[in-house]
Amino acid sequence: MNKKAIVTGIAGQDGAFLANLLLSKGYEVIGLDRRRADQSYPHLLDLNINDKIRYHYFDLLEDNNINNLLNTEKPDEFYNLAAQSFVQASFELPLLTTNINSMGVLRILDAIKNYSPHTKFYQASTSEMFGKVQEIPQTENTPFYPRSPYGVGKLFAHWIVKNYRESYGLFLCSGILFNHESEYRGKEFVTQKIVENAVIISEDLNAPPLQIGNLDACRDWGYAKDYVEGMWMMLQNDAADDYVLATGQTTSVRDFVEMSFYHVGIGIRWEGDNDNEIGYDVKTDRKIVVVNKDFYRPAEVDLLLGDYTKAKNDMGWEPKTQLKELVDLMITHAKKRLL
Ligand code: F7E
Repeated sequence: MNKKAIVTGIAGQDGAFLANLLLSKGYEVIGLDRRRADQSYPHLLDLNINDKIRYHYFDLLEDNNINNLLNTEKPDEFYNLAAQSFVQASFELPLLTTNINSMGVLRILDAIKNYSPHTKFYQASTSEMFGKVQEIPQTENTPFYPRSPYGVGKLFAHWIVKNYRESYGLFLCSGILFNHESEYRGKEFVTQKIVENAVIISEDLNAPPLQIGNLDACRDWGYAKDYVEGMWMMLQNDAADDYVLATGQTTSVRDFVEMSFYHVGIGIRWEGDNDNEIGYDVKTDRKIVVVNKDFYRPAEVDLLLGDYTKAKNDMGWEPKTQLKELVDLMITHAKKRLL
């Protein structure tokens, strides 16, 4: 019989790539999504899998809904990818973020414990838990120091997963995933924002400059499609455990800006400091990047760099896509979408 998997956050980039992977392996996929005015799935349509998924309304705030779902479906695997995932918004919506990202996970764990204890569970933990990093690079053993309500909430979820695993013998894993991007990344996140602006600015002489926040933050950026394979691998292991998935390379926002503009044929000359920094097109002197303090965070995560040795040794997982290739595919897709 085919395995049955539940995927929360089915409308997002990870949900789309994971659903595609699971379907290719013969799984029955149940996609969970909260009630939205526009219940459409552009990424799933783009991947041509929209009609292969069974959809259910789901909300991490709604206990009965989660209990009923686990009680009736009793899936083999449950991937929790749903979250309030925008770090910046978590400073303005700390209670909502915590209710979704922390208590929501506890609701699922209780439902698994009570109604479907054989279900293997994957939790989307995050490198944001390392925050003000205590060592470089970060491993599964690096002490945590989150710097946002998002990071703090995800840390609760991380620990409650560990606690339920140890207390009740359930098969529960957390993937500590470093930033992972793709052609389906939401445009509020910095990579997609930069890519879309670079594409538009290169085509339209009257387009306004890219407004950006902290240019010096460094992130370990990988390709989401590589990372969903790691999620699946974790649930195929003999024992449940936690794993870092990362590329082992870190790059500044500034370098990502330069790479993206270079890709569309524009070199950048920087002038000014901090909030007054401006990027000009080297050939035409056009203003193409402007630093805007509105995009600064009350507390920043300066540098993330992951060490994925444990995932490589235990599961044979490795990232396949270099950052240059990632920029290339994001730009190519953005051109198709926007031009
Ligand atoms: O910011 C800086 C910003 O919003 C990256 C989520 O998937 O990955 C993501 O969290 C960096 C930060 O992602 C802008 O200050 C500068 O240092 O793309 P981001 P994130 O906050 O790292 C982790 C692993 C998750 O778990 C999260 O769910 O870029 N930055 N200027 C900017 N960021 C944004 N969004 N917009 C700017 O204009």
